[in-house]
Amino acid sequence: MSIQFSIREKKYKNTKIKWRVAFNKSRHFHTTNSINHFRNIINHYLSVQSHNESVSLVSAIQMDNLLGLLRIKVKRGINLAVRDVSSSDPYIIVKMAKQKLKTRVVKKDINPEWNEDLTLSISDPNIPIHMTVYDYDMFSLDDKMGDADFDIKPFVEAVKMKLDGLPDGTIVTKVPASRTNCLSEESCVMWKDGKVVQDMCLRLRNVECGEVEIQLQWINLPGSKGLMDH
Ligand SMILES: [Ca+2]
Repeated sequence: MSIQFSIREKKYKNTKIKWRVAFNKSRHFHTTNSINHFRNIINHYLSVQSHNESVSLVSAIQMDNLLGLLRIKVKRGINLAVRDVSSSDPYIIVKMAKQKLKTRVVKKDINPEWNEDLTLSISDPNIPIHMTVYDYDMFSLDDKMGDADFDIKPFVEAVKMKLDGLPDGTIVTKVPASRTNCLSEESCVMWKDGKVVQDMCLRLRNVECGEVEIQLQWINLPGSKGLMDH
């Protein structure tokens, strides 16, 4: 209970962050150490969070295997499908295993600029991330505007490398667009501004048109397992 309370407190102190915390009423929460550990992670995260960010943190049990956080910068949609009379009110839901995050709705725009960060807790980089675009409707069920999967393994492999000292803009890995992925063009994992980033342009499936541009970033957390030991 004390953990829930402390997170709500944070939420109201900084209203730009929406904490979506999956609680697991496990024995782990009954020890002072795990409560303090969880608080440290949240405090650290608050110090590195960006504006306009939704975060999904896993439970204490999963945290034992937590490698770090994946920040998905959802930049924009391009030529998305029309689901109202002449436009759509798009938003995106990102899912990975039991975690689920959502962008805001951009009204009447099939080329929306979200520039919003959705941050997932990663314990297994082999699990693909699924994204679905919806048209918000006030009086009926929201319509689908396509979906896409993406794989974070090449990105996570690059984060594991020691890249400090490389010139800014160095390309670490190139992931080609193929029939088995949703990339609409080659995607580059790059060393940029002292960190690893991957820009992706995803072609939406199960829809007549539309692409979504995202960028991946990695956030290490103190006390988490991290990536370096693997
Ligand atoms: Ca609508």
